[in-house]
Amino acid sequence: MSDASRAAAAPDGQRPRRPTKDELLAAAGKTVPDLIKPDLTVLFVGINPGLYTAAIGHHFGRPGNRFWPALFESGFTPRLLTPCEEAELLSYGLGLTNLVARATRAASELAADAVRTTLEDPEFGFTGLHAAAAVADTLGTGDTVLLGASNPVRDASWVGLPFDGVDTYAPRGAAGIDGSVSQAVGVALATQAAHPDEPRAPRTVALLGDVTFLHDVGGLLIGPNEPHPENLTIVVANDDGGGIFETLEIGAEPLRASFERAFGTPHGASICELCAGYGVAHREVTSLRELLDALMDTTEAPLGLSVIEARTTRTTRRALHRALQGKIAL
Ligand SMILES: Cc1ncc(C[n+]2csc(CCOP(=O)(O)OP(=O)(O)O)c2C)c(N)n1
Ligand SMILES: [Mg+2]
Repeated sequence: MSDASRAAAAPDGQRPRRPTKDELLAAAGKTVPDLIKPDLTVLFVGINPGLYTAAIGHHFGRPGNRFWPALFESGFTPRLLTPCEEAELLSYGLGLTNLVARATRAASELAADAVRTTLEDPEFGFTGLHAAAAVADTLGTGDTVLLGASNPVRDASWVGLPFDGVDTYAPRGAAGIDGSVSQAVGVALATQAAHPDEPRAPRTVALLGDVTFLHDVGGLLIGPNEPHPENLTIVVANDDGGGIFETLEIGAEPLRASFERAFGTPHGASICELCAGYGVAHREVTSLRELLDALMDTTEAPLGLSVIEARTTRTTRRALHRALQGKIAL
């Protein structure tokens, strides 16, 4: 569509006023009325209003939102409507609502809030999701994070990652668990090489499952004449096996008899001794509090390459996911 037709489609006076920063912040929790009537042809359902939308009180209000151009260019509306003209949709048999009515900064924050509340329930023990929350909560602007395949990358998105100011890497292309220790080392080396003038190397944190870590534990071996990561913390969420499979069909009660051997694959490996063998610092933690403390320590004094082994449980994973799904319809 040409600029001219865009301009014509949005007559002066029908553009929403740009809210101030204070108005944006005050919009959290506000709602935008549904645009709905009986016998609509199509009801469009958003996830939840963003702050800009809630501040101006019109659906899909942020400038640059693709909703209104998409409606026009796909023929739903005869011209490009501005958010202020949303009421006109009803005359075309179109309506608007949201899955969740209240506004938040990003859709992911809804999940992140619900997850934090659920994690406070002691019934679930200390899980990989707790570990992801601790990692997310101790990342600072300028840090880099690498998320292993399997639960870590999924857990990270439950707790609100990625977010601005933190470069986030995830080997999701092939969804493989292989090579992740080496990738973490590579990312940390590249990150420190990109900031040679900083008084200390930028912090990189990797969150990996235990099977993922063990699959590439040889990546800890770095020759004495090779560059070493100056500030890399690898958090291993050790639930002694493939926790992700607990949440799939195969983890259901009727199939438990063969589950552990075929899918759980517990190994009982000593990550502590493996680290010692490679000369890598290792610290074990058994609770969220301890993990937070250990992570905070790494923000104060980098230990080169170090491993924090979080002794997590996967036995509550299924129940945990059920509890979360009950709260988050995303
Ligand atoms: C190279 C490779 N081999 C096997 C798999 C299949 N696989 C997917 S997740 C997973 C288990 C991962 O376990 P862990 O790293 O402990 O993470 P958790 O599921 O416990 O969070 C396996 C074996 C894979 N994705 N890539
Ligand atoms: Mg595991």
